[in-house]
Amino acid sequence: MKMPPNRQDASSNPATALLYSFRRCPYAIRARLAIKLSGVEVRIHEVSLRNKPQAMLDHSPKGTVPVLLLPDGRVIDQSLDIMCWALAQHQASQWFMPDGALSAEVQALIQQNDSAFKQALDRYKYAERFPEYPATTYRDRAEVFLDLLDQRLQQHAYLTGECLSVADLAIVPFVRQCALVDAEWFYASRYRHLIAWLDGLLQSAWFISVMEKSQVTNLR
Ligand SMILES: N[C@@H](CCC(=O)N[C@@H](CS)C(=O)NCC(=O)O)C(=O)O
Repeated sequence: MKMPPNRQDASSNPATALLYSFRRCPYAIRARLAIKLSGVEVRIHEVSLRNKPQAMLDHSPKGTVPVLLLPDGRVIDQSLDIMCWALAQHQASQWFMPDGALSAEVQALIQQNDSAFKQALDRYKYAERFPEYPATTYRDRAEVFLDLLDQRLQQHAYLTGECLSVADLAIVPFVRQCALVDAEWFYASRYRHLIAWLDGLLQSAWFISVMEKSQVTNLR
């Protein structure tokens, strides 16, 4: 896997930034991935979504994770903004964000992930809550995006080229979630390039590391 060198691991230094996170949340996973790859020091606190810490709500009343609290008091409470903050501090940030920021192409891809695909994925995953249609109808809708990703991956190793970029990091947690709804179906599907991409990323040391339970500290 073609990657720039990592600078350092996150530590428990209290002067560092604090990330309110939820282990399985795909938005929080993408933030933790960017933090991990950037090498920036961040303490990570696992929260219960049913009982969010008041300190987190004081900083970000909208009540979603991830929320990043910087040592200077600034609060970043959108996962993509946290990714950009983290990756911008990497010595090879150009590598992850080819145009220095989110390029229009990357933005469009992530936007599609976060809107139509995410909506179809939620309905596919929780089909019993959306009895209007069977789960397969919602999966069909999700497949529009899976197909698009697979086509891209037929052309290069990662979503926007031969190098891992912010697009891969932002989207992989959602594809993982989709694959887990019915792994048998997913791994038997025609999306061979997407399957290889997903497996490669899931097996990487940094992905495994951000999913480790020991990495997170329970606040309560
Ligand atoms: N637009 C937000 C969405 C974050 C989000 O929806 N996170 C979910 C967890 S996956 C959440 O915190 N939901 C609040 C809740 O379940 O109470 C972002 O990108 O950070």
